[in-house]
Amino acid sequence: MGISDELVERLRAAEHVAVLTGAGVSAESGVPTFRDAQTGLWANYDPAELATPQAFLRNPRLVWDWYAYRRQTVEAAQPNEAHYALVDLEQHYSDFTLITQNIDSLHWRAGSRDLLELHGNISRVRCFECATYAPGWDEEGELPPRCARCGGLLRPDVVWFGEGLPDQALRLAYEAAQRSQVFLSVGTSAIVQPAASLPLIARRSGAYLIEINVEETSLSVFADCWLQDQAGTVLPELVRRVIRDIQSREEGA
Ligand code: BV8
Ligand code: ZN
Repeated sequence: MGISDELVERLRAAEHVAVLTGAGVSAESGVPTFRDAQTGLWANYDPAELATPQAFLRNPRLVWDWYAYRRQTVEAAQPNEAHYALVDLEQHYSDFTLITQNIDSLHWRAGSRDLLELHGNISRVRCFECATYAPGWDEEGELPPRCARCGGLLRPDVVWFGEGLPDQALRLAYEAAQRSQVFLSVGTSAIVQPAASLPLIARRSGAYLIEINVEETSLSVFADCWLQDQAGTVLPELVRRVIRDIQSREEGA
């Protein structure tokens, strides 16, 4: 697995830690990653094509149905060991920021609270016209449902390609990356901007950069350490080495 003593020491000594997660963290919960081949009736669609305002305006029903299908998958999924290990890390550090590109609520359901959702959340729905949030909607009537306030079409509260990210979440993410002493990039192909710039900003600001991914990415060459294994395997081991070992030593002292 390649968790070096230096890596453990860096994490033990750190006070400011930030983590960026991508779809790879939810893969072990059975949620297909963005680059996994789409299956079933979605096999012929390219996610990057569907996740755009143009696609929604061109075919609102198709895009609405795609998110309804993904919402069902996400709601049926459970957080995995990677999500829970990140909760342990959050509770261990006084300054810990979890920045996620994922829209699936699994970090929140696992117990993460110092959480920044850069790309929104599939469980929330808002009006395409007036941006009013819809607390609920009728899946049996006209789809996409319409806004109670202005009659506009409702859409998932996610960031589509070509749309800006939520200002505050992005600002806080930049700040967390800049002050981090250790930055972990976990389960992301590090392609989508501006999220993919966060690990590099951290590195440039002096952070020790750890990448956890089953495959090499464009970030790997910049990482101080690339742990080529599943997030659900590596993160619990990191918690054991960084937190549990200290606790057992203190208890034994
Ligand atoms: C913006 C929500 C400007 C929706 C998402 C050229 C043309 C057009 C646009 C651009 C361009 N160049 C740059 C851009 C900008 C564009 C962009 O970055 N494009 C890319 C494709 C080059 N970015 C944008 O459009 C952003 N907005 O720039 O707006 C602007 C600014 C101000 C005002 C107005 C406008 C918006 C980007 C957000 C898009 N929305 N999601 C939805 O989900 O439906 S992004 C989407 O892709 C996903 O949410 C996810 O975040 C991302 C995919 O990334 P990953 O999470 O990394 O997932 P992926 O499948 O790629 O990789 C998974 C990784 O996990 C793999 O590496 C795999 O090996 C690994 N893995 C798998 N299993 C495991 C594992 N690792 C560990 N353990 C495992 N078990
Ligand atoms: Zn409206």
